Amino acid sequence: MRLLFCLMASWAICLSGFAQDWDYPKTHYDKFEHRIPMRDGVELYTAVYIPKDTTRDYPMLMMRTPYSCYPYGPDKYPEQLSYNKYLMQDGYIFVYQDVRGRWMSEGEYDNMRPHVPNKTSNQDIDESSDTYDAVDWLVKNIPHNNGRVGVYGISYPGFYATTSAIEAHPAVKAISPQACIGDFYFDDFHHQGAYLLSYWRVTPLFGIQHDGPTTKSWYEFPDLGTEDQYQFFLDAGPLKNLDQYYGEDNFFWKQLKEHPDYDEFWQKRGIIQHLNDIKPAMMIVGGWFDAEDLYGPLNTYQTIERNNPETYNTIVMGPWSHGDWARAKGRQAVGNVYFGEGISEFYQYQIERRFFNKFLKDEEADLPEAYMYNSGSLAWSTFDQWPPQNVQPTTWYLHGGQILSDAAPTKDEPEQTQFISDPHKPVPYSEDIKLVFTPRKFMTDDQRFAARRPDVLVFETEVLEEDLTLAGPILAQLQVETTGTDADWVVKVIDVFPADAEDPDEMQDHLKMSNYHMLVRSEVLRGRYREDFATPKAFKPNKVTPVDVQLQDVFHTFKKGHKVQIQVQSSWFPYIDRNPQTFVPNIFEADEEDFQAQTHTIHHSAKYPSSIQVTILQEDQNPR
Ligand code: PG9
Repeated sequence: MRLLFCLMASWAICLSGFAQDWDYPKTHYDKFEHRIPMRDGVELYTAVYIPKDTTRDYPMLMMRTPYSCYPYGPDKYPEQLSYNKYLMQDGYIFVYQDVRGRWMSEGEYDNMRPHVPNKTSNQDIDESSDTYDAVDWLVKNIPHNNGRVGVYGISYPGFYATTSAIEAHPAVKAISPQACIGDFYFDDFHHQGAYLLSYWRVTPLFGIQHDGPTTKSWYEFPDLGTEDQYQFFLDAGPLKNLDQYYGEDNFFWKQLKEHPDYDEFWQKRGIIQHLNDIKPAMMIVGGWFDAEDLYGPLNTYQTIERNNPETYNTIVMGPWSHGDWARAKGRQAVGNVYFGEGISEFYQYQIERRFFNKFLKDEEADLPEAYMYNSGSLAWSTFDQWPPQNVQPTTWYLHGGQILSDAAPTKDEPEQTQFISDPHKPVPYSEDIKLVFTPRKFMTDDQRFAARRPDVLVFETEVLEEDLTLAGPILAQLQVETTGTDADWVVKVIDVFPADAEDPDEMQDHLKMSNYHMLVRSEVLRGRYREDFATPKAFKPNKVTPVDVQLQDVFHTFKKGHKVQIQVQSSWFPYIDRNPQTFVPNIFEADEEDFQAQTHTIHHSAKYPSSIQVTILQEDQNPR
């Protein structure tokens, strides 16, 4: 493996002229370990790496993490001080901190610790106050710091980076929340009311309190006894049968089960609501094919933009899965789909390095408001706002005969399409039979396996006669009906490739790019929450009911010769848990007999049209 890394690193040299020397941290930095006291007295473990060249002062780059500051010990160094090796080359003081309640830090852990907006005592603590206290100590105690601090992080560390922007310490000048969790009801563990069963196995990672500072992991993952997660979870039956794997000490599993609705427990943990009075410069980063945290970066950026018009706030979205931009692997692909060469290296060197150097070292950098990679034309574009203004809002209608078109349904065509949704034979979310830590690859997977199932409805355009670029959010407005009293609605946007499309190196053996049905965007809405995520409501059987499914932004050119396809289905297993399709107070407590096959209907008539609202880019601003 090391040889492979060295080969890739040597490839990166041509990009950056910087040899990857695995001993670079130890030969160029001194390490110091501190226990920084917070305002309530809790001490947080903090590792500090200072350049040996002390002829100048340096900004500090800080990452706060629940995943450990490994390796611990004054003479133990990681192979890289940042995934962005160019930052090491430029010279920074790197700071890593175990957040409260994790690893070598004291205190009690709380997932997405609620922000305390009006603090009145030193006991009113949150991640913003912990960051403030840590920064205040660092700027006063770390030698050769230039008084400026950057904060960044990917995923959960991205959430902690976002919290550092709220009530920020004045020394914090630049923050980059990346794949940042915005809200656990729309990122990671839930999507719009549906529980992500595919996350069940990692619950212990965040569900067990440690007994005190430790360098050893204190949680264990359940052994499912199989790699076939579809079969495992189907055989397990109702969610409550999974209780046997977790003890009473797994507080997070208990919280997940007790709070199926978007109640105060989840609402107060969402950080998006607190994004006001932001002073540091912000650069939000995300991946168009990030299965874990896509809601977070897009909504963090757009909320800061809306609430803080004077703040320097920018966004970068690339053809990446979760955190891909941290892996300078040369060839960028997600699953079977190839996106281009050196995209992560370009981001690290030309975008991230220049962002931090601009605000922490006063280096000139003219970075755009939005640096967006088109996942269809395989090229970067820049925009002066996101979503872009130069778009044409367009309605595509679902029609009988598997047709998708911009013509509204007329009275003399089929008015509805029905399918039987059986929770005992749910639609797989992926063809792959493998146990995953968290879902990742499926975001660009071929959807032909689903298109050929009777319980997946397909609607597609004619072959496109010219390129068509979607830029911005997508909204599915369905008119549905069910014989049951609850249902999930999954909508998928798919790029259908032509028959002569060529296979990339990454193509799985059993697939071909010819007629590949590339998943571009997908989302679920748990129907009980169609009116209010906090208040579940049963469907009236056999009553036409409007259901809106919001899908996250895309920037994708459907090329001439391709087709746009929409798929609609009512299970997505085991990415999400099964809906019993019988309305029960809490699906985590549903019984086997609640799980009933039901007949669902999608209406596409003149009276009850179902449609997809998109925004078509009129011309591409500043292709790079
Ligand atoms: N947001 C990612 C995650 C959170 C919780 C469980 C599993 C994954 C992450 O921090 O990587």
